[in-house]
Amino acid sequence: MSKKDKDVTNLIDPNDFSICKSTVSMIEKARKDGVLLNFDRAAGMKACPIGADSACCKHCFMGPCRMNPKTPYDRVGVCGASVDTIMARNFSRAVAAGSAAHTDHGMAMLELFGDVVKGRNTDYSIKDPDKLVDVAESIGIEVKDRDLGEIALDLYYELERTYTQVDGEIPFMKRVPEKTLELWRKLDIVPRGAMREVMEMMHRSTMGVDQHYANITKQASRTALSDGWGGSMVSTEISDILFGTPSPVQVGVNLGVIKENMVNIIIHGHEPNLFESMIVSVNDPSLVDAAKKGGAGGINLVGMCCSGAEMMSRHGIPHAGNFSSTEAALVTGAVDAMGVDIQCIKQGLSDVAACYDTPLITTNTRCQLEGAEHIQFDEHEPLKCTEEIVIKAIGRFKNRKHRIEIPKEVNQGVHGFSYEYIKYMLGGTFRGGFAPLNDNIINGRIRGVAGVVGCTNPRVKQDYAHVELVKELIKNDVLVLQTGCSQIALAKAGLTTPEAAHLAGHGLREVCETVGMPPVLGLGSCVDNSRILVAASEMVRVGGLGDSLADLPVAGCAPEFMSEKAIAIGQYFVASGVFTVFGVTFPIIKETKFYKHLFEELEELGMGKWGHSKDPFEMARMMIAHIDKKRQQLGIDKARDRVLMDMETRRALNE
Ligand code: BF8
Ligand code: SF4
Repeated sequence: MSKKDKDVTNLIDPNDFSICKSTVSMIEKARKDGVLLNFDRAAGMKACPIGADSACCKHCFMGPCRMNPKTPYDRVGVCGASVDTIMARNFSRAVAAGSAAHTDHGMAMLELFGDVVKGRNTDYSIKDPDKLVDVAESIGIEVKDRDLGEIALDLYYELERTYTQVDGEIPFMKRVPEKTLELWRKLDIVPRGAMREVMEMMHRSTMGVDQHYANITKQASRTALSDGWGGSMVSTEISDILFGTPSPVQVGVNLGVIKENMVNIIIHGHEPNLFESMIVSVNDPSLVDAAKKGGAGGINLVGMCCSGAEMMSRHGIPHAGNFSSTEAALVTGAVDAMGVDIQCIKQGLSDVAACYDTPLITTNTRCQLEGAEHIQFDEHEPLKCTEEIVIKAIGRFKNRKHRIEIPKEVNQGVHGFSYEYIKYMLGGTFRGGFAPLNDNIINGRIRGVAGVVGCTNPRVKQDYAHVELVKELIKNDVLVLQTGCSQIALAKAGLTTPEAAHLAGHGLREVCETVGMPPVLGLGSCVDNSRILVAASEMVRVGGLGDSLADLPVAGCAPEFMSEKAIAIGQYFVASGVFTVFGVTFPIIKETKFYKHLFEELEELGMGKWGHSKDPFEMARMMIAHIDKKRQQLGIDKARDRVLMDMETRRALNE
């Protein structure tokens, strides 16, 4: 850390960086150890104000061109590009990058599935044949009286179209409610294939091509839909088929899951295949034996970020924390190896790992870090890489030389609410389905449904907006569905337990207590946002809540986002018909045509729209107002009033 950084960062109380006590204590320890973390780096580097408003363009070398965010229309770029064109191109490129990340991840999963069904890979197998049949059936593949292998092969080739198809509609368009799909056809935004959409988005946003902000946004919607209903959905469905569909499991979350007397291995990233073989390796008797011979009680495998969230939901693997805490975990001094694959791997991990002599191992050809060791993970020999990571971790354990300080916090909660399980949970084995959810929305016990998702960002107090927003929503009878780092924030705050129902409004509390579920349902990683799309489509199909996704009393939010992937997710929710609020900052200048387009006009076209606020209470107010507007349009606002009166009466009677 440079002297200047020390001067800047020592002024800031770590409690201002995070509400996560364990992370705060690691920031304090890091400072004592002379180690710089992401929080201090953010404090030491003010965000560029022109970039923050997306008012600069560097798409060609006549520029870079900078607009003045205060007087956005008094200047144009050298090529004549207006501020609306510049902002729309920057925004759409974020959508393209985020969509590319999710779809490339999904494609890797599909590739593995292809190898398994073609018999080229015997290290993995189909763990959930029921899900295989359901997914195949949902996109029109004949399943009756057919061999599972044949269905799987058909499914592989059909889903491959999600990526490679150049014309036509991607397969999961068959799951979209008819009226929503009709709108997309009318607007010409039905995705053809993810590769084509991302390619066209990059083409159209290059210098001298698409220079109308509304037309650029149209392709941004199409690209984002190829992610949500394409790449991400393939990733979720194929991962379930290969590794098992999650169902509720009790798991410990927070830095306290790291154990002093164990060989601790953290896996952090996004693709479940690395983590799956890691589970095999840490259970290998000879490796466990080697760990014990080295003086350890055993091997402790822990997840972080999204692949951690996926493994927590699927297998009950403990989770150490979200994005902002990945460096902090290393500061414990007790992490004996960290294996990473792709996405959200901060380069800063490399320096922090070096300070504590923790082997940081990259495993995916797409993601290497200066200062980290690369051990390529090969699906055809998966254990070769993961066993090597375990051996390195045991070696580090035996030679531990840094002071160890592990925060005590571990928060037990229930996770793993897949779409399939929610369906079963609400209706039971015989009448599983979404009808009880719709009924409870119509009668007003549940006011609406919110998806609260996404990252943490060291530019805002870690977890604060997630936790306050969700508390406010459930207090107002809004059922909350969660994924990614947001889910981890709420787990740490203790809201993913059935007991948290007492924090909910009377109606939601009653439903939660009847079913025995938390008011906050964790669905998994960021690609698992596709589970929310499938659930919303089912709500439309079941009936009583309108004909299109835009009719539903639902809203979405990423209160502490930081990634381009979040922008892609936001845009596919908006294009699907959902009002979506983002916190932190929004890369746009207010009172411009492009702003009006995203924040108003998309809704007038029949889609959802964007919202922005830094304040979680304001976010909640905006989302609840939207849910109430939808209830009114559906004519079910009266039902809610009546139920509330009934509840009051009942309470009065009980007193
Ligand atoms: O895909 S929530 S910080 S870990 S981007 Fe990253 Fe954001 Fe976390 Fe996963 Ni999603
Ligand atoms: Fe400037 Fe236009 Fe080039 Fe952008 S594309 S850098 S606005 S000249």
